[in-house]
Amino acid sequence: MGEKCFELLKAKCGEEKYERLVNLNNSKLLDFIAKYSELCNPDSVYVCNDSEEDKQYIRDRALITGEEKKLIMEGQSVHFDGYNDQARDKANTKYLLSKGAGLGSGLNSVDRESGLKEVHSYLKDSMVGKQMYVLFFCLGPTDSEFSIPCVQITDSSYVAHSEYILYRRGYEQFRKIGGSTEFFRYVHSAGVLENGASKNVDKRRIYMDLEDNIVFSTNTQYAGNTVGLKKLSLRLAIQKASEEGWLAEHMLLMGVQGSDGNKTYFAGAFPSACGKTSTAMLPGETIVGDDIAYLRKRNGNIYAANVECGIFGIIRDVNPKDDPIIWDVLSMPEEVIFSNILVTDENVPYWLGDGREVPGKGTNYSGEWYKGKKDSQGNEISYSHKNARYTVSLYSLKNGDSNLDNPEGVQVKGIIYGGRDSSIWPPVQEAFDWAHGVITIAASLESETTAATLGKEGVRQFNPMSNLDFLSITLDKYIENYLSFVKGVDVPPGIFGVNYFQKGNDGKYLTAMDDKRVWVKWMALRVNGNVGAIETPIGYIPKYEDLKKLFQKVLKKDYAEEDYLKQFTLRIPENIEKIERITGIYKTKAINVPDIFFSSLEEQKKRLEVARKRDGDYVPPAKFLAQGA
Ligand code: SPV
Ligand code: MN
Repeated sequence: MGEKCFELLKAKCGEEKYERLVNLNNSKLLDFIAKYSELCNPDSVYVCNDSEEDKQYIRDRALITGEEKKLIMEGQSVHFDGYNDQARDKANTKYLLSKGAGLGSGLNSVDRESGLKEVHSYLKDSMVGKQMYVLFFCLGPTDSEFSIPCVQITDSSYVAHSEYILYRRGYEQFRKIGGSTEFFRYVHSAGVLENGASKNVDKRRIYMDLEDNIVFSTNTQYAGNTVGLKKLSLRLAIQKASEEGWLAEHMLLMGVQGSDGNKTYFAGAFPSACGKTSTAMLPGETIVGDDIAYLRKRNGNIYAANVECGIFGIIRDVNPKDDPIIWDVLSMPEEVIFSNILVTDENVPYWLGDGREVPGKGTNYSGEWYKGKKDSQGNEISYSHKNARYTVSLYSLKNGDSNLDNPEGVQVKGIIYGGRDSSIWPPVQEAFDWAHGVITIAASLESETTAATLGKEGVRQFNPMSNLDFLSITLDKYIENYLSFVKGVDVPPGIFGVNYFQKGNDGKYLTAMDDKRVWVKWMALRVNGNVGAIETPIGYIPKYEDLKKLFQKVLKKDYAEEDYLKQFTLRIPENIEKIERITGIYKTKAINVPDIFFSSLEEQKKRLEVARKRDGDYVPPAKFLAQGA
């Protein structure tokens, strides 16, 4: 890179901020910033370090540029993404792959050279008239084996502000790694703004360069497409984890409190908008994280850490009854960025399912809003978007777990997988062992689509480990990594399937929102060997009398046997169809999975067929063998 390029960067940074870069003694880093500063051509460059002053600077900038507006409550602001920029754009999220990269046809990809050319053309001069921010953060706790230092370039103060809330600061971490080349890089430009939102969404691109650990994101603001350390880095981390023998997962982390004062940590994978955040935040339990976790093996145990230290959560249905913990945070003068909700003329935020009367007018992601407003297609515009969100720090929550920043992570004893499944799984089930769980629960996960991604809702889709959208390695390799992950682990974590969306014949949900408080307690009792279970062809399920006790203890509810029967009757035809569907998918997409994969599914199908012959299509738990105390 020519001297001129550095001179230019120095001029745009000013002496002091340029020094901040030079002081990191990292030529790969400096080259990267100089290169994209020259290409994007901002008026000036602001290099942040870990200081509070810089965080305040970014907050202020978000208000000055109009990307955020202050709300009535101190510390709160609102940001609107463009009308057609309200969710992750899967179609335009692609891997840049060189010819012969060998990642199979499963990944959405574009030829590296032409993809780079395209995205560079959108970045060229994209920051003229704007300031470029250079930000340093760390994925995972700092000074830990989980830590991955990251540098973000963006012209969006909203993106920068979100990252300050969601991640641990990493300037000092970069100082510690010296000249190391092991870090992730992100280049984002919101492009031309109209009313504070990206205008040219037809040129929205999210391109991941796996060879160089860089992600490019253009002409979008929605955080799932832009915040480098969130889903963009999960994709890079999956590849890195695969090379290094750990797992990067779309998972919550939580501590389940036992009556003996002990705490049992669980990880949990759910597709977007399927109850992951509300599980992580259950009253009475403690939250470590709600979205992304790294899992590592150490001394015969599995440890996990939250990659983040904040929440970018779905706000729909957050109300004092169903989500009291987050409701409290949103009702206090805490730092919160609301996105895509409705704001009244008095600067009060409203959203779907908040339990309050809907105002007749206000401002939302469509601009000025009034009841009955229609978009250009003639569709009525909802006052708040279904995928509207809040961004808050985990330190604001009163049930934050004490180990959130523990560099060792937390020891995981169980992993929960759950999808939006109206017809197949019971509310909770436990696998016989690790391999059985990985294959028949985790890798077989299906879920009906939601508003968290663009496209039609309610379509059942295969989503192994809830991580399909983020896989940057082949599915076979991913499954193989999972199966071998517990080699050398003394007691592998228990694997559980949960289903919060099970429906009865009348189409009504069979479980209530807060029943999940009982399921987590049962799972904790199971992994600690403190409760028995019933062995069925799909795994273990709870006994009625154990759940009855737990419902009483946790929810002060009388749990009717009739409800238990509806919820836990084994639905054999649906389970068999699912196995056939999943087998079909893997036979076309991931034929090279280890042998045990297909045999395990086949054995489960046989067990189901034997039960069907004996007891019919729908078999109540009493027909199976109970075991344990
Ligand atoms: C998800 O959609 O899974 C989220 C929000 O957690 S996003 O940042 O869009 O990924
Ligand atoms: Mn997520």
